[in-house]
Amino acid sequence: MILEKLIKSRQSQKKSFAILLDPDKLNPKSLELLVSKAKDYPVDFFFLGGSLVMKNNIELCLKIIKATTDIPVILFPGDTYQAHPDADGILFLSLISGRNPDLLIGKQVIAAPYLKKSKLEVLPTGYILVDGGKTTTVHYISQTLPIPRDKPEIAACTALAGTYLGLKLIYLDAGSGAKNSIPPGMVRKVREEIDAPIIVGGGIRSGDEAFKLCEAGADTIVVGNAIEGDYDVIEDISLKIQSYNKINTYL
Ligand code: 1GP
Repeated sequence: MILEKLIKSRQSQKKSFAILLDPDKLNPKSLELLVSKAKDYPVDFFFLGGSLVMKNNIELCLKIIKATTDIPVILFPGDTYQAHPDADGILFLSLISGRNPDLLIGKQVIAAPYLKKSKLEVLPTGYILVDGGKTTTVHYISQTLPIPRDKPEIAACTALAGTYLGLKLIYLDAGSGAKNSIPPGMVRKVREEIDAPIIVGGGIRSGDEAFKLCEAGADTIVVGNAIEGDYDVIEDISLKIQSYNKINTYL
């Protein structure tokens, strides 16, 4: 069970690494290459999805990933059409930093009966969008205002409210391709307020950045864009997270 694993890892301070795969940006060859690179390093999850997906190839991506590795695939859907039963789990996202009712509960109502029939593990996730220094696709598509990056207390109160509502994971996202990743100070503030595992992504480009976010309290580091441009980033980030775990994890 993915949620159980994330909660146990949180308790033992073991950080995990997720690679975000954007179905639009990958062709079968590049996906195979990326996935086989990921097998050489400690990569805990693949996240698959995007705020706007133009090519209908989630199924093909899943087929290629599943044929190459048993790293669990978690759907990170921008919309209900991205749900697919061949994945291992799905982030059941509620955009709690926004005030768009469709993304707080509307899409979820439509997806719920489909998810019940599938064997997907449903991961209730409070999704918090933070200003990453530029307008990203998710900002535009969601038509919501990101939390200003110098307002960690807003992020902390939003995360706390999310967990009071019963959400099990909190995802702090600066948006794919963000200029600036989430400030460690904001992660720290959220960490002080909640016990739930914290996923952090958007604009992370190096192992050092990932390490600082882990120190601040992030539990899962998500990287997409930086890896698409340079597969060596997988090694840099996974080894840094591993080095954090070697020093800090209670086993
Ligand atoms: C975006 O958190 C993810 O939702 C990853 O962002 O592509 O910028 O790494 P990047």
